[in-house]
Amino acid sequence: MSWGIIATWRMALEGIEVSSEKISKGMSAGDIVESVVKAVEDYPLYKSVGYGGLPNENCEVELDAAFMDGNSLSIGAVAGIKDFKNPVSMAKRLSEEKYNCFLVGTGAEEYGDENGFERKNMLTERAISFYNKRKKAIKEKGLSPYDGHDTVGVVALDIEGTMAVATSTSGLFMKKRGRVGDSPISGSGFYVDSNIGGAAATGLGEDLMKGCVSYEIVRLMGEGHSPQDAADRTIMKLNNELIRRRGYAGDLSVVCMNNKGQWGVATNIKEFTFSVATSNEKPKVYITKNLEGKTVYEEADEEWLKGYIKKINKKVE
Ligand code: SD4
Repeated sequence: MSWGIIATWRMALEGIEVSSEKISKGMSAGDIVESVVKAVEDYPLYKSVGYGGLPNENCEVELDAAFMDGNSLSIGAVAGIKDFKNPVSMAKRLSEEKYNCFLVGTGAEEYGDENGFERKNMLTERAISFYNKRKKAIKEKGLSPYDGHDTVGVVALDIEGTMAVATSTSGLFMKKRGRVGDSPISGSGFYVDSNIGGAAATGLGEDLMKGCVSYEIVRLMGEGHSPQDAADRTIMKLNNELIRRRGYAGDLSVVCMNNKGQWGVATNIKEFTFSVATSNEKPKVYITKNLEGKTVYEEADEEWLKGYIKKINKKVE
């Protein structure tokens, strides 16, 4: 039976490498998406997810995460939570609840405590250095506090034909306290239906939510569009509408996969990366380019991969 895992950004690669072996031996899509996301949440050098995630304007790390099961359509999500090690695991557990499956702030934290989820101070020294540096730059040069985005979103198809999706993010750097983006919002940051396929998004939540992009991609795949075509159509349409109506479109990037393990990606930014593995292809990182409404991509070469490791390890000056 075929299987597949696709995730936003290079940062999911290690998780996908470990999980490919497990999914090929029968691990469920739900457990796979959780474990890929956890690997990113636990890694201190990824600046926009979990431990080491960049803080809000009050220098607090507030995290959003979600999980969806493509068989039952069950959804679980948390938003604006502080000091929990793996928000994605809380989201997955919440998806088993009939009511109260999306919790925010103190309510989500109480649920975490009551259900034995591990607490952890998620603000690292490195994240504080980025915060201080950005604060200074904003004061001196009036920069936008919000540029840069790197939410992890993972879609998986297991050998039983079940699909699942999960997301996790610290949201926008320097966001307002209490701000929630697309990542924990069903249909925007994620959506999956095992009868069709799944999608996950990264970028400017405020704009991704205007197009309910993940649901729209799954809907188009359900109408017979290939994953690549569904992704391109959704992103280009939203990008063009936002520019026409508002004069500007924020960053919009998506990954998707159908229930045959075929995948697609789309972006309106210069360079979006994603990680993928299927029963036919080893874990790989690709780099996209958007060429006049069509997303094209190529495999990241050794030089790019080495440069990436250097970049994430760079000292914050
Ligand atoms: C959000 N989509 O909260 C997320 C941002 C993102 O790294 O991709 N962040 O709007």
